[in-house]
Amino acid sequence: MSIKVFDSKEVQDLLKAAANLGSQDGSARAKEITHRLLSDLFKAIDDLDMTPDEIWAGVTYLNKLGQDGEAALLAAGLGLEKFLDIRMDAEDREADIHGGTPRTIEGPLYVAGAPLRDGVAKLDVDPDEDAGPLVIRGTVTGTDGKPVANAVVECWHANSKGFYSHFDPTGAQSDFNLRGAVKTGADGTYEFRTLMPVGYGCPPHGATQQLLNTLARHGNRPAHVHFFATSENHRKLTTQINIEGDPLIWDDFAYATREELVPHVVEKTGGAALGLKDDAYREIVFDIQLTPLVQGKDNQIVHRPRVSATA
Ligand code: MBD
Ligand code: FE
Repeated sequence: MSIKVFDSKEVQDLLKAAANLGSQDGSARAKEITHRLLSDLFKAIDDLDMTPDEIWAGVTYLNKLGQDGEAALLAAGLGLEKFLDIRMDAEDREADIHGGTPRTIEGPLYVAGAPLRDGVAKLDVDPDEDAGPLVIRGTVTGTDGKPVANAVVECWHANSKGFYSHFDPTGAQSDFNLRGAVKTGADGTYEFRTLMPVGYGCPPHGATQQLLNTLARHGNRPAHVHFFATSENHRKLTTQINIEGDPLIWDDFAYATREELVPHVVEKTGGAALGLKDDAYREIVFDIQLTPLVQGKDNQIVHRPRVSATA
C-alpha cells in the first residue's frame, strides 16, 4: 500500500485546525511548532506507510515513557541533547566565539542545592567499599588564561554501582552524596575529594532501554563526572569528563564524549594527608576555561526542569 494523503486539502486543513492556526489566540510559537511537528509526523506516516498498530504502539510507548519519568533520559539516548550541543557549537563559531573548555550535555541527573564550599569540597558522604579515592582539581581561567576568582564549580557523578544519589533505585545514598559545589579563590583553583565513579546504565525495564533494545543498542555510559562552572563575568559552562581507560569512552549511549574531555588519570600517594580513605589515590587535573559574556549577557543559561533539594 502506498496511499499518499498528506498533500490533500483535507489533511492540510486538519493540520491547521489541530494547531489552531486560524485563531489569533494562544501562543504563536507553540502553534508554529505544533503545526510543524505534527505535519512532519503525518508526512512520515504517509512516506513510511506506518500502520495503525505501529501508531498505537508508539502512543502506548509515550505513556510508558512518562510513567517511567524517562523523557529526558530518552532525549539523551536518542542524541537530541547532543544535537543541541552541536547547534550551540555552530552558533559559537558563527559568532566568532572560540576557545574555552568544550561543552557537553548536562544529562537528566543534576540536583540543585549542593552545599557550597570554599576551594575544596569532599563529596563522598556514604562509604563505598568498591570505589577508590579520586581527587579532581584544576584552575578556572578565562580565555585570557587569567585565573577566575569567585567562580562556582559544581560537580556530580555516580557511585561504584553507576547510581546517582537522589536517583538511586536501591535508595542507598544520602542526599548530595557525590555532589558538590566549590567557590574559587583568587588563584582560581577548585578541588573535589571524592570516589571513583562507574559508568551509568539505563534502568533495564524502563522505556528508554526498551526502545534501545528494539534498536539493538546498549544504554550505557562510560564512567564520567559532570560539571557546571559559572562566574559573574563569563558564560556558564556545562560539561563532563570521562574517566580515561573506560572501554565505553567512544561508545557512549548519550554521545557526550569529546576528545578534549578525557583527562589523564594519575596514580598518586599521600591521600592520608588529604583525609582520603586510602593513601593511594587517583588524581585528575581538569582545568576549566570559561568564555566571556556576549554583549554583557550569558547566552548559555538553559532553563529545564531540575530537581532541587536542601542540604
Ligand atoms: C547519566 O549519568 C547521564 O549523564 C546521562 C546523559 C544520561 C543518563 C545518565
Ligand atoms: Fe551522568
